[in-house]
Amino acid sequence: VMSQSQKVLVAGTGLSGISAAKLLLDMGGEVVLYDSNPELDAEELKHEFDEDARITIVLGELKRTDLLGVEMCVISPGIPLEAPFVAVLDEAKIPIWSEIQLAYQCAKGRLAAITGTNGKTTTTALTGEIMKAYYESVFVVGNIGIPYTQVAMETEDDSVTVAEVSSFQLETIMDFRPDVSAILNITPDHLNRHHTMECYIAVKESITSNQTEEDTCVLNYDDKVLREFGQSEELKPKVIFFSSRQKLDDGYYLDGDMIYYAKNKKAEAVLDVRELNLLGRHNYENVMAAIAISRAMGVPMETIVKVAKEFKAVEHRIEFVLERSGVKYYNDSIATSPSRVISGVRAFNQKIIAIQGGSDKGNDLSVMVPDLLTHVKILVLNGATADKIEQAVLAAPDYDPDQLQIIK
Ligand code: UMA
Repeated sequence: VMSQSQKVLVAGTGLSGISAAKLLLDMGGEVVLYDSNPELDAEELKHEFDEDARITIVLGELKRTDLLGVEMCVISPGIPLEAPFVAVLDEAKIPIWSEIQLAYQCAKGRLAAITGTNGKTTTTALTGEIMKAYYESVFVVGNIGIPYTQVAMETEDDSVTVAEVSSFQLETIMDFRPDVSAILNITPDHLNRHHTMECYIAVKESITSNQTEEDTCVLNYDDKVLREFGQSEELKPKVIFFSSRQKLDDGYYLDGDMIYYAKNKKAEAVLDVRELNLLGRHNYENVMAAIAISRAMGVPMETIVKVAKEFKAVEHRIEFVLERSGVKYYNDSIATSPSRVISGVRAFNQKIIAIQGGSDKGNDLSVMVPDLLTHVKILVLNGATADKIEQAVLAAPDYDPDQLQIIK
């Protein structure tokens, strides 16, 4: 547990770092605010804080002397543990906490934390809306854009916090313990940071590492890794599965257009997905996860279903834009990885015109070609990856230019 007057190194001066530093200062601590980017303006950063704030700003290289009296470090999610200054901290035996860990130490009330490769933001936003319809004091934080440290001091014993948690934020948790956790799915992503799939899976699963029998963990039954994780003896919290592919004896599942909740093989209909504003199987999975989390947090099913039906897609996530001359336009610009593109094109029940391209994240784009061939009739390509996508499509043995037209 933190003491009030600790001297803390806060690494990173993005949203998380600034907000963590403010929280530490509010608690009576002293802060060394560090960013490895030497181009930043120290004076400008200082303006974020009170004039007499006990804060020193260090930019560029962190020297051992900057660490004099520093008892711990709070690290921003964007900083890999391979950053050179981390070795200096390790050598000095200075503990490293993630920004959400710091917030967790200061926050009150109950916490639902949602992680997974895809669907986190939609699930978090929907769960937040459901909580707001039932509880007085609700906070929606984390990777979704509002640092947890920004609201931690405002939380009360009866507050409910819904946090979108990334693998980066989980890397350096200590006793972070959500009342309800959820892991939506795990597909390859961020491997430049976590290196192997095993490491990435372990970090995601660590969201449950401090949970006990009193807590709950919501997991995707259709994801083999998560199904096995949920069935393992070592996992302490109560597990609730959801599935969009098979009927479950216990848990939430999609059968046709209907979401069911089953307990001891007895199923009851919960919600017809045709009444939702969200499209696509992946979104029905997000909805099932949000329902499971909200039920576990004590919200009545009636409230949950009402809010779910009213909920509109989060920006850039198969977001309906407008209809002109019978053509519906959707913005799915969050789809910057093949798995997201696949979920996106599968969401429509007719062939679509897709505009794709943009910068290159180094992904293998050929994995999405079968779905482009099945679900797209005209592919409009632009940006740095236009040629790469075109080549991937042309290389497919079953590519038929009459079925899929490419415009560059
Ligand atoms: N920096 C260093 N040393 C390094 C690397 C970075 O000092 O080796 C500095 C940079 O110079 C910069 C600062 O760290 O000044 C940036 O910190 P940050 O990248 O952690 O950015 P924040 O503004 O604090 O935003 C973070 C999350 N960013 C990342 O995880 C990369 C935001 O998620 C999140 O909304 C915010 O905290 C509030 O909780 C964004 C994101 O891209 C949306 N997330 C990834 C994703 O969704 O795929 C995980």
